[in-house]
Amino acid sequence: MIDLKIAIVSDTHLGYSRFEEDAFNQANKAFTMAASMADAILIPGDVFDFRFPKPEIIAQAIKIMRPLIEKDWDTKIESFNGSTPIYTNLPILAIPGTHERTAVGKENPLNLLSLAGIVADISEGTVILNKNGEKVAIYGLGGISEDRIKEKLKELDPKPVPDMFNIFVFHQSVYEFLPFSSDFLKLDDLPNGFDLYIDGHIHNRIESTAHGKQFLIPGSTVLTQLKESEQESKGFILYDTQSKTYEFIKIDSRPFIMKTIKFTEADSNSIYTKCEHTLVNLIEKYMDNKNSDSYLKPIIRIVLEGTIEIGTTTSNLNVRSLAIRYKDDAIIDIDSKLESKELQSSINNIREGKLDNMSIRDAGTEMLKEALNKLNFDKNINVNELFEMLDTSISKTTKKQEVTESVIKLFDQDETNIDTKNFETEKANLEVDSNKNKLNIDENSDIVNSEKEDNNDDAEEDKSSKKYRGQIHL
Ligand SMILES: [Mn+2]
Repeated sequence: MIDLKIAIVSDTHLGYSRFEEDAFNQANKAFTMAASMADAILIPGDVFDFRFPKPEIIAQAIKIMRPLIEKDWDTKIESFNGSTPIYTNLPILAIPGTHERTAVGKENPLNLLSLAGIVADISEGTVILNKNGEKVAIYGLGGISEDRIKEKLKELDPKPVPDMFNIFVFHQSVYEFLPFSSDFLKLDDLPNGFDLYIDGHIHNRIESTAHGKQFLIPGSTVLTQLKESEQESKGFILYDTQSKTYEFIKIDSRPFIMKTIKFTEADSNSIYTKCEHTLVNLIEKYMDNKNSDSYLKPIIRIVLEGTIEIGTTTSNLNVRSLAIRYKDDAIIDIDSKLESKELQSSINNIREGKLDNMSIRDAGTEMLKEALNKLNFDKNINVNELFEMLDTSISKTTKKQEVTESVIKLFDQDETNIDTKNFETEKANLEVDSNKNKLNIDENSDIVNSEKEDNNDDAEEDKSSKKYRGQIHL
């Protein structure tokens, strides 16, 4: 009988800096615990948050992983048949994720760890682990552009090894959990015949089945998206190949609480008061723990929904000052989705075609201009060009209503969300809206950063992966 326990630690996103040193600390906790409990460690992608991490971040990865290679592992890699060699026989296996992906022929940061013999990059091949004569086979496929994945699977045609426990590990969106593009793999598209399917990429924990076998996603070890589903504890999966069962091992991670408050024609005072009240209550819940060693200042996200009274504009709300006022007690993110009645009625006019003498385009441009003025937006911005840009991004599915809704979205942003460097993110927002997606957009999506970091000669496939990454920080 095979008795080999595998720890699956995914999406550590080293270098993701929004919440202090969480990415580093939580990855460190996960790997330390994993090494003490498992016979092998499997990393389904996104060790790093960037494809070109700074040396400091690469150093973080080495600091975390060096103790792993110093452990005396019973399990060894017996063979690997991928196209690139591996440089260790220790059972610390990884595939690159979408955040690490570079053009063909270029090194990615996971390659560096692999070249240094710290992990074995098991992309596009089968690795065989041997623990005292008992064997497990794992086929690895690193994250690639979503529009190429089905073709890639056809080309590689991964096959299980007879008479072994077989794992297929990959790093992609899966349509059943992210129903946003027909490019995404469906569970049925996965290669048949494996005993266990493991995916990275999606940051919350998922347990399902593919071809009647277990399909597991451990989720990330660090919070990156501030989505409702990320309120659960972070951690990793410890899988037992003998009993074919697993447990989720929690790590100490920063608490995240998300709360939605609904308003109807509210004034700015009552919005502020209600918001502060909610915030103080949530903070108090975490105060008891403040003197313990494991205390971590919580992340609190408050979403404001509904309408504000006539005469108040969304830019007049000062709720954001709360984030500064209570910064010692929590990391606060206030997301206002409040709409003004006035705006709604003008939108309704457009919807009902009441603006007879104006084209939708002109009306939209006018509204955009007005909104930007209110926000004291940089006067040098060419509003027509901006509108054009936003319009083009949804032109594939152009319908009057969608154009209108895009403008509402933009209107609805407050000054901290609209600035010149966020236009790319706005565009991504609109793309999602036009697809009628329900997913929240990560406002701190790395799309802007990665544009900056990109080399011009990056492969096309990188560009298309960004299309999806702009929607969600995976
Ligand atoms: Mn990820």
